[in-house]
Amino acid sequence: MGFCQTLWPGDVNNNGIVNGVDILYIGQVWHLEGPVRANQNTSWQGTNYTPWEGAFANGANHALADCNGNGEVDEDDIEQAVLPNWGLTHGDITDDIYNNGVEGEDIVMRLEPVDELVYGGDAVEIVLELGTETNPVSDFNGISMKLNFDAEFIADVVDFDFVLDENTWLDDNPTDSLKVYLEKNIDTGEADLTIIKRRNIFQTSAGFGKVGTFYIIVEDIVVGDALDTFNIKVENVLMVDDGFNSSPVVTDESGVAVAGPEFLVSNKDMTSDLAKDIKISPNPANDYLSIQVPDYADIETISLMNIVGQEFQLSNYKRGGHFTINLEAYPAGIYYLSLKTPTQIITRVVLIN
Ligand SMILES: [Ca+2]
Ligand SMILES: [Ca+2]
Repeated sequence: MGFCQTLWPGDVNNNGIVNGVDILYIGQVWHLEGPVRANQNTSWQGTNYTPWEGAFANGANHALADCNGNGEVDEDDIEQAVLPNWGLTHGDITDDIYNNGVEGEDIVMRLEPVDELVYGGDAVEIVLELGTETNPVSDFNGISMKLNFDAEFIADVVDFDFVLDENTWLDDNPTDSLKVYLEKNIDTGEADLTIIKRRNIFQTSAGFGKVGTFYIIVEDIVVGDALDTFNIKVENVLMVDDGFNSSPVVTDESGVAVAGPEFLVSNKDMTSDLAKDIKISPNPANDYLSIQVPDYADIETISLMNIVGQEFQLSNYKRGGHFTINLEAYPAGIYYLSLKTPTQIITRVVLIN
């Protein structure tokens, strides 16, 4: 046997391209030590190396995880080689193997917007969830996903971030035990989110629910009462345990309505107590919409408006309490449900399928 591999700093799995999957590989051998490399240059060129004892399942030597060649695998290898060489290629690329699941069978991922309507200049907040109570994640060591988003809404890379939930089930002390990397291309609307555990300190984790939140500041690009939708979608996902065995995960996508500065300007207060106490479900809705209004509310009218401004007055509501709107007569689309009180108009975005 002979070692014919050349090390390209950052391409840990040696498939010809540097991306989030290489970070997942580094997570597998976190704090592993081996021979120091003679050439510790991390610039993008092939270099010889002294092989380490072990190898990844795909045959790539563990030495490739020591991207900076100092004899230990840690975050410096990511920061000094993977991130600077991100997206660079050598030779023929072997596509990374992701493992997208099938709805109804596999572990689900959810992108849940906190608000369905934001104004230009505000932050879109989208919560990332993994697994459910009935189908939880059993042994998490790392995840990498490729996202697509509407790039024209975003002015700068700093306007797109991901923050781990302080109480995420991924670990009870996430800031110590987890590393998050979000690489974004604001020109092409692509991003890679990778989360790894530091394996030598913490073992795999199991659970379900909230992982963290995407914060995306959308530009004030629209004028007047214009309205648009910011879309974000997970294209590919790879979730692995500490043996790099992957579990299929059902991907998800999400959309948030973005309104211009004069759009429903009187309703900008969507955070009042009353706005929070009004419950609308299901959303998206199919045949009916259920509205729960608190008893203290003094609602004068309720109306549905579509995005071209056509208004439908609803007369069958009661003051306070619960009532149901039959939606069969409404074409599919985005609607604004407005509840008018003597002092405010509360508007909620409703999607009718
Ligand atoms: Ca690679
Ligand atoms: Ca190193």
